[in-house]
Amino acid sequence: MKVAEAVGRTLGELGVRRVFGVVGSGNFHVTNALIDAGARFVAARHEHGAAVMADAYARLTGEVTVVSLHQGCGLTNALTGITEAVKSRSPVLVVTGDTPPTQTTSNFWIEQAAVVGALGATPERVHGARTAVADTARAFSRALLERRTVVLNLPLDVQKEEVDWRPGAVPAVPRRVLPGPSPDAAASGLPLRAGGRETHGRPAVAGRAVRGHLGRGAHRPRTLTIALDGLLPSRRVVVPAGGNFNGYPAMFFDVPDAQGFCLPLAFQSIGMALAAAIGAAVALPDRIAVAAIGDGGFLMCLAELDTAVRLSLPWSSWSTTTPRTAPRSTTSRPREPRWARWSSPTPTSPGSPADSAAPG
Ligand SMILES: Cc1ncc(C[n+]2csc(CCOP(=O)(O)OP(=O)(O)O)c2C)c(N)n1
Ligand SMILES: [Mg+2]
Repeated sequence: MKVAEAVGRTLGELGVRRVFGVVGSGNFHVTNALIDAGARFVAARHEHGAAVMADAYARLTGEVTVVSLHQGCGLTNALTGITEAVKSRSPVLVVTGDTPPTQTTSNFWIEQAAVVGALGATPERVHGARTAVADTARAFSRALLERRTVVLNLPLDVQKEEVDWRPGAVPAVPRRVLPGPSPDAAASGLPLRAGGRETHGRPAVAGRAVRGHLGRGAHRPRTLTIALDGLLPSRRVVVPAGGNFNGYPAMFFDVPDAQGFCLPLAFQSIGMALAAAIGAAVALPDRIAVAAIGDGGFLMCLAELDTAVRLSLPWSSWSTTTPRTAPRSTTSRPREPRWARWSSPTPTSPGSPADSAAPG
């Protein structure tokens, strides 16, 4: 078989269960091989979203989670999400096509190892047919055992080489590292409060219900957050976005356990929470994922709204609008955000997110 297929098969053999990505010619064959090997693929709308989804999924499961990217522009689109994963020490394995150094006139050419190395990611490479399995296993092991975000470059010319692949040639897999608080932290930490109603992963309320419940004060972030806390199912994973409002979900949403809070803010980028909530919902399908996002961050990652709807995930999002159209003057008094929208798409049965059947 071709090296591209052998890499996908090897990752499947090593235990990769989830792949997030956007498929193009440079990562098509490796992605299909991963799917054939039993991994489930989530087609994101933008590579940034794919990387952020994989990061959240990796944090909540402890599994090495693959992001599959086209070479050059596919990779650069994902850099902010990759940097977030790097800074969070998430075991994310980015598998990407790579333009060979003999083709520097290609539109897709960039020096990928240098780019991702500058972010703190660990560049790895499949060097040739002879070393393809070992190179892939090394990249996987480093992501898992060193808890690093690794970028495995697959040069296009190497992908086409022939290799005699057998499952038995894949080295033994180390045990996966499960996330969770250290025993010390668990012994000394504050108890986590569990509130709200159990409704088995479905969004419990709609906009009118929230407003009716609240009456006066419904536009106040604190009041609304506290009310939502009581209305949403307690089996939840809360994902606050970056932005000035983000203390409210952190302060006023209870979470049932350590897996109930996913904070994609190591890089302090806005525009992460929607995709992170999708990754969280895929990782923990028995919970509702609650994305708390400002209007700016929400619009920045809006494309992934389609992914959430397409996957029929149990999720909810709530968003603030800041009543200004121009940058705020440093001398003027900040105005309080107004709550503009509470939305939840039609819920479907939790526990079986329907993935896209094939990479697009
Ligand atoms: C990618 C990125 N661009 C710009 C910023 C700087 N920044 C911090 S908060 C913010 C506004 C966020 O607006 P919104 O999501 O509506 O939240 P709000 O601050 O209004 O609560 C910006 C642009 C950032 N953190 N990340
Ligand atoms: Mg805002």
